[in-house]
Amino acid sequence: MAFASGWRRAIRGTMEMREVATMAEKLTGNARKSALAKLPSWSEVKDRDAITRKFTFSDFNEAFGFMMRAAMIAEKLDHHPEWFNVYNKVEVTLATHDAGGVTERDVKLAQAMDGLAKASEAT
Ligand code: H2B
Repeated sequence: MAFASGWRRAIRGTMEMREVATMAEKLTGNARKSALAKLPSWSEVKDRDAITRKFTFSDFNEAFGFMMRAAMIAEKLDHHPEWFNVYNKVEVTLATHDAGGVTERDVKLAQAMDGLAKASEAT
């Protein structure tokens, strides 16, 4: 039960952050630097303004459960990931297509995914 409440809390927390839907300016300079500092598990994509993280779960069920929960958050935020799943691994790339780069929306979705992953004991 403690397990389920972890990701439920993560989803609820993100629902309360819907105001980020208005923050779609490409992050540059110090704003970008401090935003990325909040995401130590993410790295910058080479040759493209985007961020990426690879998640490893215990099995496919955990990986797909994460994707389902992340998809519900993404839909609420109207901000969608690029992702690729093989068995227990999920590779995520985040960028704001409308802005042509990383924005606060990507940061919020990345943080939500980090929260879900933690609740699922992903690495
Ligand atoms: N997701 C991402 N990652 N970037 C966008 O620019 C984007 C999106 N735009 N989801 C949204 C949907 C837009 O196409 C709709 C019409 O709001």
